[in-house]
Amino acid sequence: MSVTPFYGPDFDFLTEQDPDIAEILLSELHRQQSDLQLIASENFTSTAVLAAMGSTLSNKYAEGYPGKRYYGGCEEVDKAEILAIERAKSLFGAEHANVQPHSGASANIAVYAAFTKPGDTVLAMSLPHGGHLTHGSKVNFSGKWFNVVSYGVRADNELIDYDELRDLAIKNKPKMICSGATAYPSLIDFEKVREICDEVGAIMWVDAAHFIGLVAGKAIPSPVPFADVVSFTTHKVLRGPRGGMILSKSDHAAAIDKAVFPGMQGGPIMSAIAGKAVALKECAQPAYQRYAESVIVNCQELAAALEKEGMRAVSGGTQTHLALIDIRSTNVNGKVADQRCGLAGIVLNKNAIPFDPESPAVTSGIRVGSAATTTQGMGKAEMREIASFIARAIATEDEAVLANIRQEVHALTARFPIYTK
Ligand code: DSN
Repeated sequence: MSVTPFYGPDFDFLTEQDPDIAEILLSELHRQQSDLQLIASENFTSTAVLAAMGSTLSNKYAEGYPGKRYYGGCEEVDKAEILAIERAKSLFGAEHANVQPHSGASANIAVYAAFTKPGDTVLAMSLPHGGHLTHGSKVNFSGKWFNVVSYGVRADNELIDYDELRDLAIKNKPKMICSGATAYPSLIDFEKVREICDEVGAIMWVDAAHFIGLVAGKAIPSPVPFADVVSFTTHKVLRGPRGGMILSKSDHAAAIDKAVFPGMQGGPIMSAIAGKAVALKECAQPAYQRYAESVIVNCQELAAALEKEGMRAVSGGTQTHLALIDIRSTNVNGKVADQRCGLAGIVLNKNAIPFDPESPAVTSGIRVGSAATTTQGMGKAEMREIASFIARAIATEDEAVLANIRQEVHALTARFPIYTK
């Protein structure tokens, strides 16, 4: 069996032209294949998506939108962008789609630009409780340019405190309310958020980056019928190319499009847009729906198995692709756990838990996700095995023991090859 980082013969050509970069690509493929990839925001995209991304569409400048470009020669890329837009609208039942954002942060900048002015008040989930940098962090444009008021989770159940959210909305009268997070394992009550937005006259923005793939696979409820605007990345559970996207009601289409281009970006990355179109077609297949369901089942199994190992799943478990694990019972902090797991070939990230007594650089938790391992074909039995690897890795500082665990990890991952041909 031969494997390449992408699309067949092109790799041999790269090896001849630039052996240094070719070697890095091969080593990275080896790393992705042999270690366990549990970062909740990562996945293995299909070879078809990789082929679209590594294509001649990368050469084309196409500022503007299909039929309204500032450059000639856009006939073919127009077709790709129209397909991506139509597939996004159809998959999500959305009135409007903008497929040009280069990333999730770019998409979010465009959302702010479409609906707010610097200095306006926005309500968003607090970073230490699972929010994102672009939801008002003081080191990010959002926190520097906007008055972002944060809501969080309740101390008793670690679920979003909708009473606090409503009280803060009434008190601060935000222009926009953002729901969505990077480390929240539960579902969000979009109907309730819509009610609060209506009560205070705020735009309802959902940053669905983490869970949009589960929505695409019809495994969890969609925010699209409720929200004015939904932004997301395309490379997490959705399994597409690295990039962003925005869905909205048609009333907001012109404002969104203007905010993305010319507001925030110049030429779109047409190869990525072609990759988004490919991924959206894949997401519409029954096999993807089965995948999305399995992602959740696997994550629930992983969280339950970690609990059996004595660690605590924040909010009592997970309803999504990620689990946040409070590891204080191990007497090891998140930073050290992350390092030990890394030496054992288990790639995950340290993560603050709600009301974390440790600093963000240390943390009391780890975040694990099941998107990539489920793409590999792993199931519940493997999740239990992974939980045992994690527990054993966190429990030891002995590098020889960690190296032995790594061998066991590699024996497991060897049974689930990626990018075969
Ligand atoms: N940094 C991403 C994550 O890992 O959740 C979100 O953008």
